Amino acid sequence: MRTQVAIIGAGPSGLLLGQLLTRAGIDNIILEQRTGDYVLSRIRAGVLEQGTVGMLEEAGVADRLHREGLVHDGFLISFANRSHRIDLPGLTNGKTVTVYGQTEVTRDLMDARATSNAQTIYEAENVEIHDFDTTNPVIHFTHQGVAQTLECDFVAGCDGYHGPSRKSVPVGAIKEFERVYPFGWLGVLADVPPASHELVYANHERGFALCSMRSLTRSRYYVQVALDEKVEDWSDSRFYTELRARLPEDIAAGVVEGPSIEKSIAPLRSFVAEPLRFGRLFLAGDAGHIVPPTGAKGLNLAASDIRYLFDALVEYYAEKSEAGINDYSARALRRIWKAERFSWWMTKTLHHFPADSGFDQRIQLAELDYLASSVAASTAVAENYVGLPY
Ligand code: RFL
Ligand code: PHB
Repeated sequence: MRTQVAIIGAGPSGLLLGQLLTRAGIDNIILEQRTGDYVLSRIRAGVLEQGTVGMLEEAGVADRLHREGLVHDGFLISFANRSHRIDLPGLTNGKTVTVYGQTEVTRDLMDARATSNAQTIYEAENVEIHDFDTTNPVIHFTHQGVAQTLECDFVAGCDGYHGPSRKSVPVGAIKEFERVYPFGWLGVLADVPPASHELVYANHERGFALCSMRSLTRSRYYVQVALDEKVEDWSDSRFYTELRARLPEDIAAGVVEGPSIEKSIAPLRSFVAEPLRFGRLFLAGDAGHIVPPTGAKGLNLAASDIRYLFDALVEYYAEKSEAGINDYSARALRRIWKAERFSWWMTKTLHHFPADSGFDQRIQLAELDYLASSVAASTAVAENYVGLPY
């Protein structure tokens, strides 16, 4: 088999790159280790920046997003039993975010790929990437028990944090930066109307809580939990009781209980690999960096990586210029580090850190009190939340 761009991973970054390349007439094949249904069963992100929406439009997959997505022009930060609203358009010259689940983005991209001739090989096992330091990279994998070889011009490593792309790079050629947080998020998805029509990020002495949604009839809630907590120990009723305890009274009163249709615990981590390009292998999305979900940046960063990578590949094929390719890593990392900073700041400002002293806790409250009283501080939050320019 041969293709121009081999894409490892059919998550949002791999599918978005594939769709843009196909529309630009650049041949690509996606190798995904799971089934399509498994990929769709992962409940993850919910908030899209305007730039991400723009890319989905460019990829021709935004019709349902515009019909069903919810445009949000603000969110609440609550602390000390009060709430501060961040007015997104008012503070950012009219920008907003769109609430539309990652599952739906993935489904739209998969449907579009199915109607094009582009090939996706699901359940590709033992993917190994070789010779990416030459102009003819080769990928070995097994499909339905048969060993296969895929030759290509470029490899896009869109295979998430645990995928083989980053691990193919010699240890000395890559530098990794990491922060692991001493807690995780217990998330519940339920078919009940959201407690508030806007997202609520709550700082509370019992720990952080987030009220989010997927639609006007489906809520997504999270509470901060210790890393040794087990999902089995959290009945729905225990979850809702804990959620309400961490919210201001007026918002807690709006929480409607209903059976969870998904419940899971995700650890929080910050991670960046440098660089993101090794010869003809590129890392994009979670393969190259992870943010804690507090800033709603993971999926959006995956989209901005794809913006830079797609432009670089088009430039290569259209003009035989390697300028974009050579610049990919540095360009992407500049935006990534700013999103890392914002996600780290939101995490440290809103969570309860078990090792914090009384002094640290008072500083956290002072930071939130300042945010609530300062247009400049609120503007900085709004500007980052809607997404920094590409
Ligand atoms: P993905 O989605 O992990 O997809 C990678 C794909 O690669 C496949 N793969 C392999 N394929 C072939 N061979 C192998 N050996 C392979 N190993 C792995 C995997 O099966 C998978 O299909 O990475 P991608 O595409 O870079 O997308 C990144 C996003 O999924 C992620 O950043 C976001 O979900 C993060 N995130 C959020 N981001 C936002 O922008 N806004 C949010 O509101 C938001 N909320 C969240 C989140 C992530 C969360 N969790 C669970 C980590 C909330 C949560 C709780
Ligand atoms: C979500 O809806 O899953 C969500 C929303 C905002 C975040 C993180 C997750 O910051």
